[in-house]
Amino acid sequence: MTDLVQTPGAPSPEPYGHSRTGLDPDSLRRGIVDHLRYSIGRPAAALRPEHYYRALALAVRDRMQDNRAASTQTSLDLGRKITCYLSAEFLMGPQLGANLLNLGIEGPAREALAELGQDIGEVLACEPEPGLGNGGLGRLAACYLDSLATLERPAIGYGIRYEFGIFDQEIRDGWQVEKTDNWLAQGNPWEIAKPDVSYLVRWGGFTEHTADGVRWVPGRVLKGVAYDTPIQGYGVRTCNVLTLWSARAVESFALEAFNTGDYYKAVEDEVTSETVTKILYPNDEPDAGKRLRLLQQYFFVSCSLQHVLHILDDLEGASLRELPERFALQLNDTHPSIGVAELMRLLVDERGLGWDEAWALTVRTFGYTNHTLLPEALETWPLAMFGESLPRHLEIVYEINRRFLDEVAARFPGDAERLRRMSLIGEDGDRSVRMAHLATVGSHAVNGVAALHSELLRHSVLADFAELWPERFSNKTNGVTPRRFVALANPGLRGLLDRTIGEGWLTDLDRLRGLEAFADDPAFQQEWQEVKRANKIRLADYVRETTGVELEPERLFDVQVKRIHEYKRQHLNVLHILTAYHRLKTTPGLEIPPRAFVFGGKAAPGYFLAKRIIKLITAVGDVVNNDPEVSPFLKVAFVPNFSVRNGQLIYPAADLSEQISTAGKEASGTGNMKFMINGALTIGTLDGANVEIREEAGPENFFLFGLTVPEVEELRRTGYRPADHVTGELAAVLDLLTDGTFGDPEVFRPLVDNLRHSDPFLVLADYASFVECQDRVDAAWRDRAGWTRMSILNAARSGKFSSDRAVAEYCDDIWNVGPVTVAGRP
Ligand code: 26W
Repeated sequence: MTDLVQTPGAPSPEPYGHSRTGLDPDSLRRGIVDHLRYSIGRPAAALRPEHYYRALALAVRDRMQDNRAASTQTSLDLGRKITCYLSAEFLMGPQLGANLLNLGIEGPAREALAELGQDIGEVLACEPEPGLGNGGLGRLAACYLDSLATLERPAIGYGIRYEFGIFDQEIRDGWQVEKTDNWLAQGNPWEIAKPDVSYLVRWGGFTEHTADGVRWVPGRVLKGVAYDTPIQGYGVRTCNVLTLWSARAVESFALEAFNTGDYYKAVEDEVTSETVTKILYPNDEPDAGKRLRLLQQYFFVSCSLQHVLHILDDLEGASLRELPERFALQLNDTHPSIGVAELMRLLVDERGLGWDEAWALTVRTFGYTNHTLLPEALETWPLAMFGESLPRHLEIVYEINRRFLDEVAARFPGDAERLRRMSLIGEDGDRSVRMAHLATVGSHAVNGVAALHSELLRHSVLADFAELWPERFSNKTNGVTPRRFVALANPGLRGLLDRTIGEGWLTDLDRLRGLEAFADDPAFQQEWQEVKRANKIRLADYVRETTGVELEPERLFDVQVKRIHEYKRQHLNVLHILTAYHRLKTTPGLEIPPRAFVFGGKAAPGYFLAKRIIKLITAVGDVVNNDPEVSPFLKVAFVPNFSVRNGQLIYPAADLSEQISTAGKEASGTGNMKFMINGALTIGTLDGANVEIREEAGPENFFLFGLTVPEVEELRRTGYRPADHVTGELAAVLDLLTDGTFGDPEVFRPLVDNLRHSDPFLVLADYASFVECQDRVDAAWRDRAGWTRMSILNAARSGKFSSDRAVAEYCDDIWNVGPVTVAGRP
């Protein structure tokens, strides 16, 4: 907690009225004017909305910093345990709106800006979105930070301050084009640079084993500098922190090289060092396995662990041996799992603890969350690269493995096969370090992110470990923050809820159950439909602006937004659209309920088929949208650059949420939850959290289709021949993709061949069930009162999917962290 020390004698800011801390419109206005003058420094005549944005952001940060100082002081005084969430990704989204909401000053800010002649909507739109994540995993981390603060749990988010976040996506001639995300171009008013909070990080080199221990002689040394962003809770004083590390050279300029005229050498170290935190790896599942990625992971983890031990050192009367009582360290997937070996190095090599004691502290301190079962996403590092990069850590991994396999051998004598399966070192193919095994062996708690996923984890990827340590395994079904994804994204619904069931739902989402009583109330149904319609019109305006496609709000808005991936089966969604197209083209006078198919999502730049799927969607859209016979019934739009910001426009506008992954592939999903809370009905498979969404909503309020996990396993076991399914409508539809109807047949041949010959995600096997289910959707849509009833019941029964519920479970079952109320005004 870099900002622990209170400046002695500093005048305590009076609660109201002060331009730094006042929450009333007048104080805020004066705070903005002060920052325009003293922080932005532009003549009044030259001020533009983005300058008011930065001034307001700085004024809001002042208020949060005030809470931050009180929060750190309180949890220190009380010596309370701190949760540290280690994640390579934090997809925070735009901060201003969320911070105004959580501080309860949306009204005062609107008024203050109005007095300065500014429109808050215009000012909010000036904020660049910090895209420091790929998708689900990164956004979950952000939701959890919001819930930790709102639940008054002291917490630190630790991550990487990427100079360039996830690429901006442009659609050119129907193809994805990646643009650099220079989010820091105008600076970032939410972060506070902490040059005095910096740590050295070693890399490469070799180890020397001497009488008094091991010496790691690094090949190079980097410096990590902290940048702190305050994380304000909703309706509380608690303000936690997100500490993102940025890489620097130890010596930022080599003067002697410069003096000898070697200018490049003079800056070489700085340039190469900075590259470590230059850019986010845009892969969302397939593991790139690049050395720079390993360095990124080790860099932020080493800085974070050194920082944690530093805080522990500063804690009055606290000893190193209290680490597990003072800190809970959560590994957000395997990306930070090198932390297990790094903590051992710090405790044994630097702090002189014995191995056993150090190991016991390590296991009791770490928890590990797995977010995917996809084999290609489970990180393994080639032994050679790992050893060259982290020679001391490889020795530590070997020692952890030796002791671990001894334990396994003792428990399962003579079971060499089990030892081979469980080893931290993979021997199949070229030898590698299995990071999921290191994370599991080094943690006292391992969890999946939805009931089905946690079950599959116990019976597949980590089955041997679950058999050895059943007590370590639990499920923590994901959740999303209702502050951003309801109150901020859907003000219409927020107002209706406040009027109907009172305000408490925003911090107690189970209160939505109060809506059940209104599910059949015509007046309430009317209001419900008006809120949805207004959100559809708002989205339609955005779609028109960004794609030129006109979406009439009467249409059924059928939405699929998420990263593009074969297992998420956006191409199955397209096969349904093509089926409707084919029926309309071959059945004169056929009428179907008009639909608007809205897609959005980025494809990893190197993911060939995913990029073809985007082209497929845009190509089908071009034909369907411009065909007078079809467009009255079918419209297709691909919203470019899907992000947290435009997600907030999309989730409230959906009637139907597409959650159609192959059963057993989507660990949880979180978009599915955001749609449900905003009254969309789900069409989906029994996969990830869809299972629990259907349980909560009731099977009658969920459009279910497709093979279940056991059926998928059975089909794989008995041998799946996709071609068997290419009959009737499906055959006709697949031909449409290669007969030129949607442009150059060669463009989609790889996709069609993939489906006809291998179809690894059983698209063809689930086609008929999906189309049949979509026909049921059409039928249900015709009964608007029935549909609205189901929509209200889905929202009413979505309380479980609040990130407050999920985080409270982590706090009780894994982190053992209680609330700390920070005194003073909320
Ligand atoms: C090494 C490359 C890489 C990068 C990111 C591998 C794996 C990932 C993440 C684990 C992918 C991810 O975001 N997984 C998603 O996590 C969400 C939050 O738990 C789940 O809801 C999604 O189902 C899961 O796909």
